[in-house]
Amino acid sequence: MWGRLIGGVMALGVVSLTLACFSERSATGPAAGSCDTSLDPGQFGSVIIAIQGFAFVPTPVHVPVGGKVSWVNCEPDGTPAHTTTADGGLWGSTPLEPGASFTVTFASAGTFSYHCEPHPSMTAQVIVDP
Ligand SMILES: [Cu+2]
Repeated sequence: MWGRLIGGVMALGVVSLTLACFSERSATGPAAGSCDTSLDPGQFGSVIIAIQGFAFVPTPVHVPVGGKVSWVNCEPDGTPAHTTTADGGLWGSTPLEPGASFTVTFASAGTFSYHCEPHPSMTAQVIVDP
C-alpha cells in the first residue's frame, strides 16, 4: 500500500530513515522533534506531517496541485491509533498505529480541513495552491 509503513526495519527493500525536525519541510510550523521510522523514500510525499502529542504538526501545510502529503504517526508505542480523515470525505486513512504512515496526492486546489476520527479535537488543514 502506498505510503504505508512496512513494519520492521528488516523488511526487504525498505530503507530506514530518521525524519528529524519536520519544520525543515515546512516554514509554517514548529519543530516536531524526530521520528524514527522505516519507509520507502520513493513513496513518500514532499510534505510530511507528524502526528504527535495528539496533534497534526505542522498545520496548515501548503502543497502544489499534484503534490503529495504524507502523515507519519510519531506517537510512542502504546498510544491509541490516529487517522487522517478529510472533513469532506476526500481521503480517509485506516487507523494508523505508532510508526505507520499514509500518503495522499492532491489533484485540485483548495483548502482541505481534516481531523482524526477517534479524537475529534485533532483538526488541521492542507492548503493546495493552484
Ligand atoms: Cu487521533
